[in-house]
Amino acid sequence: MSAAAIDLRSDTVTRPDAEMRRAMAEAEVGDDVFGEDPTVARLEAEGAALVGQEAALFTPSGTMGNQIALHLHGRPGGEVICEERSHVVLYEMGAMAALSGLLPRTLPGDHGRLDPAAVEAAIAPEVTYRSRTVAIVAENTHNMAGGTVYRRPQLAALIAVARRHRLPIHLDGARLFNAATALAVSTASLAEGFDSVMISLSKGLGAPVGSLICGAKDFVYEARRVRKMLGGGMRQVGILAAAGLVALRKGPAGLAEDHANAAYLAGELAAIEGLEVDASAVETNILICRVTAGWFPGGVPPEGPAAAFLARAREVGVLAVPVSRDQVRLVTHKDVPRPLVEEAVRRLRSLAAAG
Ligand code: TLP
Repeated sequence: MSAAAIDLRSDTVTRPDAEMRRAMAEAEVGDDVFGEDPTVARLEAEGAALVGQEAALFTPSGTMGNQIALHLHGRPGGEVICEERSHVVLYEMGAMAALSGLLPRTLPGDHGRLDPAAVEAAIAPEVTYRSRTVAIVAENTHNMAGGTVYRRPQLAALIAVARRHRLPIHLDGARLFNAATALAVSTASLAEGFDSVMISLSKGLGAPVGSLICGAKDFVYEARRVRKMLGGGMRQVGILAAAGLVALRKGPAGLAEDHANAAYLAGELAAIEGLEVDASAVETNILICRVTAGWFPGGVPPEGPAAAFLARAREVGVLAVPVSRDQVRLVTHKDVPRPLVEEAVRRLRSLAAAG
């Protein structure tokens, strides 16, 4: 790699800033398995309030938060209705099946958004010879659809379906603050009516580690037991919760800039020969870009368009990730300010020009 790398692989690469590190160094701590860490308690209370739920539990990862919720909502052999490219389906290592005996029942979404009527149609009829539907999952923003956002009416319709069929509905809100920022509404308004809500502190908000699984008091009590079962009981973890508190309080303010940077990047990439981006679908900080044969005047290399593009981008110091054979994902975040986004565009343009 020649130049200093501009890392657009994910907003998970964000590093804790000086204020966070100071807060971590000074954190008041206790043994959280005994429920005695005051900083964790503060983080959980503030997180729960932000999503309008009674309580929250600090988890080491968003994956663990999602899986604790599914474990509690489901029963082995049950089906979980989820969008086909959702994180719980593609990127959680089959955990709902491996850990909880659950079967994902996937539906295609419109830019990742589940159609409430299609969800209702997919709910299993109550007969003695078919697996039961046990839960519904919505992801907001939707990662693999390119950071797309659900509007409140569609969420309300999904929740109404869940209620009608007495099914728990879980929100994977790893990037719920991005959704709220894009719509200029509160996170609580987007979480309203969900039985459980996972929010991540370690993505665009900038904390080094951690997520919160939020819900009613009884649900969170049980969630604490499942977290322990999964090996996620942590001791003087106020050190991390302190960073999480700074992320919750300060992080959301920076997201609008990340979104503006993604929109800018989408427009610039769309203008490069051989790259296709649906700039109008870029609502937050994620963009999915298709690499076409046009980008390879000498022919598409055998490793495929995405892998070949990424290898060449890495050589000029631009990092992104593959999401399919011909698609790559770029994510903007606080550690790549606008001048660096512009530099990334210059580097990619120079590659395209070199052919
Ligand atoms: N997403 C990561 C990767 O796992 C793909 C990323 O780089 O975007 N829900 C959603 C919607 C997510 O995007 C992620 C992380 C998670 C859950 C899981 O969070 P962690 O990584 O904390 O387990």
